[in-house]
Amino acid sequence: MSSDGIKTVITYGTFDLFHIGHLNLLRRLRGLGGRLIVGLSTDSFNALKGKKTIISYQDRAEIISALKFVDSVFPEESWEQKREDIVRFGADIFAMGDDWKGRFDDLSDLCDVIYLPRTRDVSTTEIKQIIGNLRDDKLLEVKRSAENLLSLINGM
Ligand code: C2G
Repeated sequence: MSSDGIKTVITYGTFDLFHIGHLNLLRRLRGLGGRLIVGLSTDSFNALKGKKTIISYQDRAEIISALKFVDSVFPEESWEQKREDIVRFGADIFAMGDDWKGRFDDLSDLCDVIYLPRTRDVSTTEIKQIIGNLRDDKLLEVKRSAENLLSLINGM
């Protein structure tokens, strides 16, 4: 606990294509303590994770920093930096969504480790799939129109 008696909460994530699930989580995390610090995965770290982000690190950082319940954002560049970050920021609570349940229990010698239920039925992966399907539908539509046009021209 810092000298001002405010509990510091630390979390990590990519937060690509920011959606209500991300918002709900960050708002609830802020409710656990008076200060929320977010480790935001860089684009190169995501490449390491095998993830391709749509929104750049710089823009994602600006979006997350603009949220009234986020106090600061810093780059997450490796899996190993969490222990150092917790000490550096004096974090009292480390928290993630429960898709990470148990994965960071080893940090519990430094601070409380909490997993919160995810928001159901929304994810960046699903949004990417929907956009991909829309694109495929559009391509199909264009292809069909081109074929129709071609058969019209050939029919002349
Ligand atoms: N989340 C949620 N509800 C959803 C989707 C996501 O509560 N419907 C939470 C996740 O559980 C996570 C946070 O939002 O705690 C960010 O999710 P991602 O951007 O997918 O995070 P990820 O890329 O998995 O990065 O070192 C840990 C990694 O940085 C986590």
